[in-house]
Amino acid sequence: MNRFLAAGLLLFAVGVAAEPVTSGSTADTAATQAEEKGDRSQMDHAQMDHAQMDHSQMQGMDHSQMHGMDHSGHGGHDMEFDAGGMVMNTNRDRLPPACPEIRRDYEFTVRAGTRYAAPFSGNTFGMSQHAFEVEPCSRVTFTFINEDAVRHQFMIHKLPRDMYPQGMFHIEAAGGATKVGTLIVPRANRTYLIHCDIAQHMEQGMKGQLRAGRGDGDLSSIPGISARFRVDNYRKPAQAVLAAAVGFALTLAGLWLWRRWRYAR
Ligand SMILES: [Cu+2]
Repeated sequence: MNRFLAAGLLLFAVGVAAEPVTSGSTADTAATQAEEKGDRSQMDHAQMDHAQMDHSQMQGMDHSQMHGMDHSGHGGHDMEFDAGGMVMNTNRDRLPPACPEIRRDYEFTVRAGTRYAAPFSGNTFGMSQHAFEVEPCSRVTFTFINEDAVRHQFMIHKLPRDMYPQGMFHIEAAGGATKVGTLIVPRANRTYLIHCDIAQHMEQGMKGQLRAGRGDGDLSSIPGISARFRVDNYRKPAQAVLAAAVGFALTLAGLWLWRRWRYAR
């Protein structure tokens, strides 16, 4: 009887071990979820200081071709700011404290739209490039082209707060619009989150990363770079326990029948 039980337990253990999809990814998902929550809680969009946005450095607007707009009433730029999008906390010349000089200049053209989600199963939105690598202390200019009809954002988070209010650099482009913004990355080896903060756009694929130097690890769920943040898993933990219990019972029953059959001969 002892051998019988031992065999049953062994088979049960093998069955549980063969079930890594549920147990393994749950822990992983919980960890990354906590990390993501941390990211989100640090964003305080309500406290964005609009006074610190430098409208004078907005590029890519050709005012000469605008007709029929009366700019006299509202100081010029506010109207375009609202209509085509915005660039917030752009920085072309203020050096981060630990940077003796601007080490390099980079220019990236990023196209946003549903067509860039096509290679990534399950995604709805995407960007022509999701991962960017630059040297620390370099100046990075992003030209953000929104090819969709809906508004998209290109936000970089957790930058030094003394240089970038809320630790944030933010480009926002209305449907069909193009916006250009520049920032200077600090000296640290870090990987910065890039995302669109419009509801569900990041979850649907508008997520990227900006790696300065060696970075400090890939972020989760970057299309083409890292595994999806949420693994589709429709099984509830109770179902897994039930399946294991049923498997155990069937194993015992099988062993019991086999034993009866063997001793009956
Ligand atoms: Cu978006």
